[in-house]
Amino acid sequence: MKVPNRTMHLDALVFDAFGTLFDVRSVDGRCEAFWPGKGTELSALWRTTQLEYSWLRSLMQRYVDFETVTREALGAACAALGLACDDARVAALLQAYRELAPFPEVARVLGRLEGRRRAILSNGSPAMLQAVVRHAAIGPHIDKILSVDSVRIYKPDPRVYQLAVDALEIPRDRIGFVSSNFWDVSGAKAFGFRVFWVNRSGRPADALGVAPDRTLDNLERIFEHIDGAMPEIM
Ligand code: LAC
Repeated sequence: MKVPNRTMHLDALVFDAFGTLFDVRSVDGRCEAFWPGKGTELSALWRTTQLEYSWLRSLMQRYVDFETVTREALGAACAALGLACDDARVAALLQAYRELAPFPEVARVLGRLEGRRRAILSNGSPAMLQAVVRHAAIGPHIDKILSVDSVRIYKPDPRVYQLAVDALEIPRDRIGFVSSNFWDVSGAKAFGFRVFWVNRSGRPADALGVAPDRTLDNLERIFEHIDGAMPEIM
């Protein structure tokens, strides 16, 4: 027998940015144009290196902002693959990162969440986040853009998740946190948010001792799990 899902009462939805609202793999084409046959591999390694560097710098207590981490990770990923990378390519790819494509349903879902507080909580630097939100034209649907830059440590440090509680003045168990990154899901759940894991590609969960409240195959599915969802506007 199928047990009906209880919906959750949430006063705010807080979204991770890179990989959740914005498709980090939308730079693959630019990478492929620069390094034919190697672009996709480079793009994947760039992203994993970027995340590793954010965690390592947090552990080392050597914060630099995410734009710097992203640039340094690009250099390291090119070096690991033996690809030559000059300043012009680095600049072009960092600009492409500020123009990442949003996933197709993002604007529609954020629009339908009107009436609740909607925020972004991201590793991204304030300038990167402002740029990518502006480029995707979703600014009108976002009430607050929160960057780790104000606490100078990266996710999944609990001080980052606390930023959302403080900025929104909403208790953690009334905040729904939405991320595609399982390590971020784990950090948010350990902190005490209600957590939605957007698992677009059917990946297995990591074994980090916490589980999301709900798993969605795209952002649109969130309306099946929250109280008082606005009707879909066609
Ligand atoms: C972020 C990255 C980590 O937006 O996805 O926080």
